[in-house]
Amino acid sequence: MSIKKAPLRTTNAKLLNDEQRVAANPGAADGPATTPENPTAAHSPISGQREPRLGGELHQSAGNGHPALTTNQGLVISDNQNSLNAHASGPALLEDFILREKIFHFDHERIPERIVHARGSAAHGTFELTESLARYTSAAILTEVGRKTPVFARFSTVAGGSGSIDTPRDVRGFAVKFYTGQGNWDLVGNNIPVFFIQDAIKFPDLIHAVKMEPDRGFPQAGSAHDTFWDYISLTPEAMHMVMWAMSDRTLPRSLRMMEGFGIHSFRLINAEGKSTFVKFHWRPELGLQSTIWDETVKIAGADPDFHRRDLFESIQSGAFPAWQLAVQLFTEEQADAFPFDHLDSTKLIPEELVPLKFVGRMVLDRWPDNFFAETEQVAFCPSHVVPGIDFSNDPLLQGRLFSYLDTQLSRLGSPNFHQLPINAPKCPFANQQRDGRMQMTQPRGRVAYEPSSLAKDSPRESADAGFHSTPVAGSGAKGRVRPESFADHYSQARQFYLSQTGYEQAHIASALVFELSKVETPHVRRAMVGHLRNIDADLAQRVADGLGLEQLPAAPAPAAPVRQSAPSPALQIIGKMKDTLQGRCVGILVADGSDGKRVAATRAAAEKAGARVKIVAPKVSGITLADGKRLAADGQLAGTPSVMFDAVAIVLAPAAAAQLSKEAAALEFVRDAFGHLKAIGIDAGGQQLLVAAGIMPDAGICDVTDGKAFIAAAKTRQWAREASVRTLS
Ligand code: HDE
Repeated sequence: MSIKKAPLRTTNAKLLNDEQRVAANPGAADGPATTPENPTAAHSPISGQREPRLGGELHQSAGNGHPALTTNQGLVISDNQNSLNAHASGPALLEDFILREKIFHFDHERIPERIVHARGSAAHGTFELTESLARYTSAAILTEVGRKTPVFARFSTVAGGSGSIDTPRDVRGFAVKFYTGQGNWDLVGNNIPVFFIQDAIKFPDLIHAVKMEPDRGFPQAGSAHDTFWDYISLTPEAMHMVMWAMSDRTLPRSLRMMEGFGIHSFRLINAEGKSTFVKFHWRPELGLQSTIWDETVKIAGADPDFHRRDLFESIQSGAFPAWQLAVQLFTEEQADAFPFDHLDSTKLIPEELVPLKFVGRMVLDRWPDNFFAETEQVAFCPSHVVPGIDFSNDPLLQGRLFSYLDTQLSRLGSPNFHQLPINAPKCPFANQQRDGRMQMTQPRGRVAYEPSSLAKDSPRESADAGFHSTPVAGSGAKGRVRPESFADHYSQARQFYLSQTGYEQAHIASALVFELSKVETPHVRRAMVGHLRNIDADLAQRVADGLGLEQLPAAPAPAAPVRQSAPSPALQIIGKMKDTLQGRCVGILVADGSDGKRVAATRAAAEKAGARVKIVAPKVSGITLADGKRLAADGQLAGTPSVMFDAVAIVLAPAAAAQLSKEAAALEFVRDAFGHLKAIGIDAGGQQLLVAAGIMPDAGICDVTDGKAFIAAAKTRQWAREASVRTLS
């Protein structure tokens, strides 16, 4: 295509008469005008009242509901397409303050991304308490049953940058800001109930180790590299978390299907000042679900925004994700009897020891209006608590209480970050803090201090209603000392591994083999296998075999004896998965000549079971069904692989099946669905495609005309198939 040089502009367009306007820009005369009969024309992206310009560029004018475009000083702009030049083909002028304001703002549009958890998606919603905890706390949010409190929840990966994929193997952040009537409460947790380290002083090293290596700038968002495993192999306390990180917990199917954990013990303080320890849990109403590794890797290519899009689409369609809030409550005396220290963030409290008490429900029902203003600028701080909630002495939590406030200054650039609408409490707040960058308020009067006697309405302390730190007694010598009770690094790692189903154990072993295979330094690989021997001999052997180690490396001496604990089924994913199509997505592959009734019946059955259904066709314009009717497609086959779906149906006429049997995308569609343990519903044409793909029938391959059987199979993964499709460690 050749680019024509624009004719020289010799006169201001406003001076052109109507005839000249049309001559200068022939398309202008027939653009859709807004009329009472066609009220939306002006809202079309290419319409509006176009004024011609000699360069042929498109201009849209204010009017018909469109306000005037102005500078940040309110000056109405006449031309947003051309900068001010000395003459038509001349240099730009420094005088062009409109250009300079626009580019100046653009140049500074990005703020520093979060050093961790940079990639995230968030939504607004409400929290409703269903059971009062008044016996344990004075916090209104946990005592006023039925009150709906606005919340903003952000989910994130940890290691990658803000533009990285949604689906690396990584821990997920699960942060909730409750805008309570007593101030903001931020519950800043993860989707895994334990953490890698016991003391905040280790956090910068952990993060430097997992982030891209500083000399080469890769890998992005992944832990499968030398520096991460080098650090981990020298950090025995990380072993419990490593088991979780290598499980499918780090491959969530959807942000809507993740559990959330506050991790640390906090304290609830009741009206009498009595303290009870608490751990917070979120449980997804859609059930816990993960993908499997090969599927995750392919999702990353097919849709790098897989989780963000899934959350967006489910909220936009009215299928609002919901979680139950649960607590584990325990006293100091109970804690003293636990065989581990609950102040150590590498430990969890098994549900068999302290059962969950369900107390409330969070529903996310509104996508942010603006990603930057809300999702990017939201500032969570674990130090944001309300009266009735207090901190424990967990050293990791104590470090976090400092870090989050500190980081907001470099990220948001001002101590006034709390004034941003997404961060501001929704209850009244007032104090004598003043000034600072980007001060948005204009406090009145001469009093900017407290105590004062010169102002009648200046804010003062509230001895009773205000926040009180619990008077926790403590004694001992100051020092950089870790408690002896933190020394057991392997017992809960062992309990976690032994609590898993056989399929999950195989996934953990295979994940370790995959990650350590990417480690180039042999002694790091060996050191890790040594640690695994302290967790479970069979696991160590499986990983050693997978890595091709001829000899098992020596196990490091544990700092404390490894305990044998009863398995805890609550630690599984498969055991907690719901057999359901609620919140899931079914894809139906069709082509010209497909049986419309069969497609409609399959769609209806899947939708009745709660699934969203998407039609996949060779071309996005859709297909002509056997009866000659048209069927619209939601996706083109080559761009909509089966990894986008939880189950698939293949409804094809024989001729189309023969043609698709020669298409790599169609063969991969069914091979991947099969390999990822999904149900496949088929008619005769679908069967033809399966044969071409070399797929043998099994319990998850159903005749699509038997809607019930297909829907039942579609509600779960076909775990029994796994041994036939891949060799796991
Ligand atoms: Fe964070 N973490 N973290 N973290 N963290 C941040 O704060 C930090 C830890 C978590 O969606 C930062 O605003 C330290 C545990 C989430 O905006 C920073 C330590 C848990 C988010 C920070 C930890 C978390 C963050 C970076 C060791 C689970 C994202 C940007 C003591 C309970 C929140 C920011 C969002 C973000 C520090 C460990 C969860 C630098 C020092 C344990 C969900 O302040």
